[in-house]
Amino acid sequence: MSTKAVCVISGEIVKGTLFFNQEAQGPVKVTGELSGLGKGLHGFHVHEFGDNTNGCISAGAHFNPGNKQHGGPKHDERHVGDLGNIEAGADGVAKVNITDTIISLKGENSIIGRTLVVHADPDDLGEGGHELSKTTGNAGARVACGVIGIAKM
Ligand SMILES: [Cu+2]
Ligand SMILES: [Zn+2]
Repeated sequence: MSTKAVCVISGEIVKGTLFFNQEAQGPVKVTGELSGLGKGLHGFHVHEFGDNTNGCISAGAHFNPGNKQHGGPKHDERHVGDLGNIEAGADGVAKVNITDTIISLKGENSIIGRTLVVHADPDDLGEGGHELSKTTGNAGARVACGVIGIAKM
């Protein structure tokens, strides 16, 4: 049986919908499309809280139940919420198609009820040598976000 979740992203300019699908205990597939982005890479993370009372800021830091350092999605040392980057074309549209084995829709790594944040700048995946590389990937401002919720089967 598969578990499904959905996230409506809504910023001032950046908008879109993301879908999450997980078969049994398998990887989570994240698909969807976002528009209104600047051309290029944008950090893409699950942040700790599903709290948008003060916009995307109140979502807190990257979802990090294992108390690890920030990294890229393929790294052993990463936050659970580190999904790397999405890439927008010249038209400002990013087609998202990510398969991740660390995030989950159930259990201790569950991202349900947390916030998906899209950033202004690229995530350096912990390797940029900037003072923020090991905590945020130096991905800059939070341009849009949405809370991940349980979807209809
Ligand atoms: Cu982030
Ligand atoms: Zn991180």
